[in-house]
Amino acid sequence: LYEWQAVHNGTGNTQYSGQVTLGTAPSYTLTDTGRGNHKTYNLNRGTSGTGTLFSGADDVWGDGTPGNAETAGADAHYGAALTWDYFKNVHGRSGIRGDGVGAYSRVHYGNNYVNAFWQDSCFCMTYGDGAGNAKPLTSIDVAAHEMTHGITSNTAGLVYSGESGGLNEATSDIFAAAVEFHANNSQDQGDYLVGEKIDIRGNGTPLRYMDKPSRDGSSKDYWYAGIGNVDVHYSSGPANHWYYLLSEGSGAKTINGVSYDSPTSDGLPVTGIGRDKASLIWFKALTTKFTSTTNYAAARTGTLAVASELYGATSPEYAAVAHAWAGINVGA
Ligand code: ASN
Ligand code: ZN
Repeated sequence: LYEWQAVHNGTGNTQYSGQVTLGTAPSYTLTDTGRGNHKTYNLNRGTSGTGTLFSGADDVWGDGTPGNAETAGADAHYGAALTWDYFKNVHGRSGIRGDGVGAYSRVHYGNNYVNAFWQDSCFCMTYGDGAGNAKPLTSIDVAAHEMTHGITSNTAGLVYSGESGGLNEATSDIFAAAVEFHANNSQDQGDYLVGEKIDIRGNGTPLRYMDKPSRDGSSKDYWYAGIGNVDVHYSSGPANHWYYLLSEGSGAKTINGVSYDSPTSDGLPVTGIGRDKASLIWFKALTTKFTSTTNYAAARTGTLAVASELYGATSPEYAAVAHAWAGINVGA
């Protein structure tokens, strides 16, 4: 009639998050029975198929170093679990499609591959091992970024080009930050940086910054006509900036030891409403207002509608949403 599997826990010795509990199945595989049977596979430098499901005689995974093939598996499996838990516990969404069914992760993709990606075609995410200074792409925020692409694809379906593409990318960065803060892991504390653990540039700086996106040298801080013509990882900047402004407000601030400074396009101050409310507004807009062609102007309209529904049109939250959009040069 049905198959029942007990929730089972193993131990992961991750590279980025210390020693963690992993959902596993006896005896033993990286199969998270409590999270839709999300599985993690070892591609062992291959670039197609699933490779092999991580399995072992004991229920301890990795040793915290990239030299142990299981370590990347432990990090990826943990990141997927944290992302699953965030969307389930905070937003009531069970899995990427909301149907309780897990996806899967593949690690050790190719040789010297310095990226990670989500694919709708396999309902799976894939991680490279990095190269040179760039470490394996299996940190919490990168995992959450990729898994969020699956959620975006199965909700608003924001087309991955033009302004909607920038909003698609921003959605992944926004929930990457939200998941990282929510996880509250002592080895990888929450921040408004993307990919800070990877050292992808080889000089110790993160891949992206949400307080002032232009700190990366390429991303845009503010919306302008024609922003739809730049790479989606740069046109995401204003929406990432909006989320930061709405959460934390404008001006200088230090959180978990990281210093931020978030200027506005109009020079007017924004008072933050906190990350939890900002995340809730974006999630509800993504899932109930945005469509495949939503652009910046429509994202403003959608989030204002959500703020009105949640808090009322005369609320401080509604005003903050409007001020944050004005701070990135969108709307009145
Ligand atoms: N890591 C990249 C991303 O998720 C891969 C891509 O360009 N789609 O945005
Ligand atoms: Zn992305």
